[in-house]
Amino acid sequence: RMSSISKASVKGFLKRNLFVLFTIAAVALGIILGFALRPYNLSLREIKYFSFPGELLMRIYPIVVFSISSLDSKASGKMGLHAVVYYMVTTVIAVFIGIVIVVIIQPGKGSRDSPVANGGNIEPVQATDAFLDLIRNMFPPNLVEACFIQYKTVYKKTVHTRNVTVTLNLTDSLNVTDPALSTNLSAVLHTIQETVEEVVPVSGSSGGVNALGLVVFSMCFGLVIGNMKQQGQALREFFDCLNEAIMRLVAIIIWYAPVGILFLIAGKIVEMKDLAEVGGQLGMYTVSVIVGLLIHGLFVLPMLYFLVTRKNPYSFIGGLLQALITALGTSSSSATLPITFRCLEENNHVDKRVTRFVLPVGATINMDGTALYEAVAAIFIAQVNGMELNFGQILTISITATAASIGAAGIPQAGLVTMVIVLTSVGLPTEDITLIIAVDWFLDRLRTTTNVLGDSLGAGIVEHLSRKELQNQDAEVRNCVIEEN
Ligand code: DAS
Repeated sequence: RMSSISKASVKGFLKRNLFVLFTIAAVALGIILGFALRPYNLSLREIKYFSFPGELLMRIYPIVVFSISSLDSKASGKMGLHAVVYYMVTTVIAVFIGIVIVVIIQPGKGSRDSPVANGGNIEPVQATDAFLDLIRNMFPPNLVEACFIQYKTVYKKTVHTRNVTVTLNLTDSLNVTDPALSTNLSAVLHTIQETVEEVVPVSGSSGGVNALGLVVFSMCFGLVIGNMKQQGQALREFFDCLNEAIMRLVAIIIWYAPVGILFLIAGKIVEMKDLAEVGGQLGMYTVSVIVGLLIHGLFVLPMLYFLVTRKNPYSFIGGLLQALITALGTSSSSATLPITFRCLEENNHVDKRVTRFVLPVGATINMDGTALYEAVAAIFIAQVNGMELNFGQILTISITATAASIGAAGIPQAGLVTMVIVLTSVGLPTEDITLIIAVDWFLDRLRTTTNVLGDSLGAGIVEHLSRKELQNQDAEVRNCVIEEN
């Protein structure tokens, strides 16, 4: 019997470490392969074909989102409350750290390094409309829409010319970087000598999974069926079963992760511009974001974990290694989600009822790294423009950076898109996003890693705070079994 136990534990140990080892090997191989291919000057098309196995990895995440529909009524309320308080507190701390660092380092001081693309006549999305989109996305009219539709405001401009009225669709601010488009548009407007009547916000769909809507829907639905007592039994069992099936699927799929990571990293290395060229203000900006993320991820969050649970945060982080490397490789909290589940449940033994409840929500709304980055970036852009920010404006940046991090999807560079909310709220030019695009792919990886770390430590903290409810529930289940017998 002894030998069978030790055999099993050795096998388990090997399996766990083999997986981490695979992931580390994938990163190393990716880097080697990337640098080996760089001298060949591959075209963008060739690089895209080459990194296709990586692209596949990014496509497997949406299946996990549904797992939160199976909640247990009593524990879920408390757990939800703990999770939301944790999310808010840590995000606000992250923003605060970002602001302090960027104010101390002042990376944007001095005259501006690089010219900015001309924004032309294109209308950037206003903060109010971006906020409304955030709320719209939280409340999709139905589940099918949540799966496929994400709202995004564009503007329509009514223009009167001699005897015709033209309505133009104005694209959102990210297209501003396309100088050809903006020059053409202004040329057209100029020749027809327009009189602008009105600019109207129109909320349209931008396609893509609306993870925020799915999460809100699943939570509400889960809470309702959790409270339905006997009547809801069939539904609860159905979702538990579905959940289990999805998790089994995920357990198979994640073996593909190292392959995907290898190609994602190699592809990025082949594609990237010479990093040595990034100097001056942009270099200091990069340093500011990195310092902020390191302080938050390696000091503040672990401290918080220790204060609440009295357990060693760094051994907990050790168990997360594979998820953190995957976040670094994929730049996506959502694509990392299956691995985060595995690390927390198998390595750190966090209760499944907790992980399945808080992780999908966390990956969608809790993004400390993104919030920190948005605050640093906005203040950096203000510094570059020689704009002195007063206390009220800094407060506005903190609030909007928090909202922007909630609104950002867990996909690569989503934070760059929601930056618009932060910039417009204090009147900064949205075209200046082009200033930071060159280093964003790199910072995205680091902030995603911080996001995943925040979600995971949060699961540990929520489990600790909800232990009473979880124990009560276990006792209830035991009683039920006894009664049935
Ligand atoms: N890359 C994102 C994430 O998955 C968010 C961001 O772009 O900031 O966490």
